[in-house]
Amino acid sequence: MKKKLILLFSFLFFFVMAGQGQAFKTANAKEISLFPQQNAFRNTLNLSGVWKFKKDSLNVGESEKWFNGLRNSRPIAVPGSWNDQFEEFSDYVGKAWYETDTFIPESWKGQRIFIRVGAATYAAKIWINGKPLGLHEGGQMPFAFEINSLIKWHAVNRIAIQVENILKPNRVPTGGDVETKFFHNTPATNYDFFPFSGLNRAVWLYTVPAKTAISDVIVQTGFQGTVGIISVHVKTAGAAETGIVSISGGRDNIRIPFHITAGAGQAILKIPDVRLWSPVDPFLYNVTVSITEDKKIVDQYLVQTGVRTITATNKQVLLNGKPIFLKGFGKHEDFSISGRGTSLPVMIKDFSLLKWIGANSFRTSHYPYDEEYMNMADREGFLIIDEIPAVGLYFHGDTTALKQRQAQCKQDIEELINRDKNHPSVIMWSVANEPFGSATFQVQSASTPDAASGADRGMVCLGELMQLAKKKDPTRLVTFAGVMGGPQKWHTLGDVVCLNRYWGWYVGGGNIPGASTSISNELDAIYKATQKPIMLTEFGADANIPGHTDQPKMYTEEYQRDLIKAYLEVADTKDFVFGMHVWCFADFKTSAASMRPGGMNYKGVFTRDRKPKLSALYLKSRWSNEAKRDSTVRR
Ligand code: GCB
Repeated sequence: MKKKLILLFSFLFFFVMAGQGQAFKTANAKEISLFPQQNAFRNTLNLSGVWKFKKDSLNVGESEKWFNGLRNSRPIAVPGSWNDQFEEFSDYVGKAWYETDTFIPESWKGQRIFIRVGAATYAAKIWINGKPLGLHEGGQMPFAFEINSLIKWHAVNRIAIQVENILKPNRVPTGGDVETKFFHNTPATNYDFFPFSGLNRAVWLYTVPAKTAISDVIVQTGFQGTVGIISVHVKTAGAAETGIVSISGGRDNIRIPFHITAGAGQAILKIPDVRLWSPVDPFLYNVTVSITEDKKIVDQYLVQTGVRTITATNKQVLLNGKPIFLKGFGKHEDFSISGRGTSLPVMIKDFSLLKWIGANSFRTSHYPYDEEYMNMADREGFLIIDEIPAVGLYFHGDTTALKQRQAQCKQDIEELINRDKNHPSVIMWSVANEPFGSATFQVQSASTPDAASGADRGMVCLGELMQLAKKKDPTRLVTFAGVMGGPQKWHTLGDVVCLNRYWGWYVGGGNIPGASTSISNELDAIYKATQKPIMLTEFGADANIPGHTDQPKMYTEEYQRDLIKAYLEVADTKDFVFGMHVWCFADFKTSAASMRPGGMNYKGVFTRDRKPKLSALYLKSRWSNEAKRDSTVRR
């Protein structure tokens, strides 16, 4: 009898546990294809504000059912990283809970209602009214779930989100107990920026029509002579058989009907005397897709986009068929107190400084940025290298962790291209920053395979990621940013070569003429081997010694300026160099480490509070003088 009872309880326990596991849906990358939009057919509600918050360092929140209401919580701002909002949270690694509540407007009845979280670093689980909804892994990408079956009408709805930020080798970006570690820091990241955590971006509720709706719009552009060509692929759910694409904003309004078969349709529109999108004239057309049932419009979605092409020859990158030189920076989403949380004033200030200094581009190092950045770049005319959070990749050691990480990188690519595919500003997908073969930092040990196998495995992994990006989006270039000393053969995989180089800083520190010679020789050698256009996606020096000096030694503003100048002068002599991005735009917070005084990286040409250093003044004068001579760059 006793035995039977034990068996029965074990079964029950198993089913309850299995039931709990199954009750959470895994996020579907397709659900983030269209940003929430308010129009006559769709609704939005931004839940940004002050939420309830509680640390779960003992990991008891789920068993104690915190999803039914947080007791003894404290207020927290959403969006915003948790780290700098409270004194004792700076380095917290573990779980924490967020809660808010909301009514659902009566007028939303009869529509499909979704929740969309802009970013939860690294992973999240959502409960609505105490019931499990869904989970997502990947700290810099949005995710969305339908919530109709869990909501209450005429009552308050409780939304609980558990966020977990544990640093692990199988995660993207990598951290924690990484075998043969390169970084020795706290918190233990395997990358050089602070692991700001929490709900870093806005949370939205939104609706789409229930019966028949647009589920995706993919806009691809080109031109022949003076005629612009916009191809619009539409995906639908439900019974719509026809639709209309209209284009406005330019000289003429153009409307083209299209048919929908098996949930898909396509319209190709021609725009006479097209106004091409570029940094000099970031002109956006309004592309409105409407779908109809019984001759009535039942759903609509607006995409604002520019008409432009981006291609590469064996020496140059061409925007609209003309060579373009990328001037700008690697950046971070980083500011004091808000951390990596979206701060619109900081974003506006950054774009204003990018214009002030004469830049025309930036890389979203080392993770995708808030979607408002992409909208701003479209409007303001900046070219973006859009990067997934694959920083700190290595290819030696535990193959299970490597496989899990590779799957996460693929998910990140799927999600990123779904999210950002319609932005004219995005010209290139970067599938990794500074992956390293085991030889790179002499990190071989008895438990790790030899250098060659690290480089070979990397070739396969990076190759898969680039192929996936190319297959999903053949209209843009693909690349990755390569580390000093990294395997050269990896650079044969992309459309262009991107290099991060620190001659004169980490190697040959203090010796600027030596740095010039080294970078010049290396560029020639890599071009000879790859026959692809090359850009430097990072070069620079820390500058944090107050005051000025007639002795441009390392860490002074003078040294930073002179090193940047030396690199730019070398690039001037190479016709296969298509861009120079200084590392970094502004000083930013890192984990605590011996080379990071006060947990800061000081390679910004602006301070963390956006004051220009000498190098910013130098770049401004150089880039504005160039703009006077070259009509393809921003004036
Ligand atoms: C790099 C990394 C970047 C670091 C930078 C540095 O190569 O890509 O994340 O912050 O070097 O300053 O060391």
